[in-house]
Amino acid sequence: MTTFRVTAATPFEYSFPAGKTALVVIDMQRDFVEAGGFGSSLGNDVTKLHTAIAPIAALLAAWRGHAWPVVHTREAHRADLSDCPPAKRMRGHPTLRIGDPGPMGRVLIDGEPGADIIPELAPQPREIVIRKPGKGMFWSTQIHEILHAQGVTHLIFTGVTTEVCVQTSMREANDRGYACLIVEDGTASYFPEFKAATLAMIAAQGGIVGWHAPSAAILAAIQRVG
Ligand code: TIU
Repeated sequence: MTTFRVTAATPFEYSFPAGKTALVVIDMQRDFVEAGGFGSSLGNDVTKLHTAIAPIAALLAAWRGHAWPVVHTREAHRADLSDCPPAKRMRGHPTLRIGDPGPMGRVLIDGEPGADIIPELAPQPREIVIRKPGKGMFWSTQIHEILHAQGVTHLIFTGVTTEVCVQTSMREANDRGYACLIVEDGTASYFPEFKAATLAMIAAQGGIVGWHAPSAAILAAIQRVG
């Protein structure tokens, strides 16, 4: 089996097997990326997330070109909120709470326009799409069983936000035995300092949670082998 070597990864080289490495795109939904959704209801500047879109699109094109596994996640709740604990819904002082009607429909509710993935990164038919009620992609989902059935051993993470849903998902994955890398320019936060801290803490202590690398280094690793 072909193995790709990302030599410019931190804290040291990351290698990943062709076809057994899933590209994971976390929560690139209108509710986080566009004005009027959950992200802006929390008081955030959503434009800070837009830098991640082009690098994710480039990685998606590479994965699609080889028909390698792709996972998209969406943070969204059932319309009756039965999977949204009050401790989550009542947290803080947002202008709109989960389930409230907003400009893109009910906030973070499955089936509403705001819960959709942005059109630039829309999933293709054979790709895995996971709805998750939590911040992590393993909590209350079947993603581990799905990845296991496909023989996936390595996960390359992109999406938003770096320190919330991406980091939580990556930590869950690391504990389940996946070798994980987060793409530096394919992830973004409303708080750039939190993104920087997250990348640093993931790779600290010899890669305690995993690796990070720029998208160009991953694409170059694939191109070197052909
Ligand atoms: N608020 C924030 O930074 N993130 C979330 O609530 N969800 C995700 O990160 N997807």
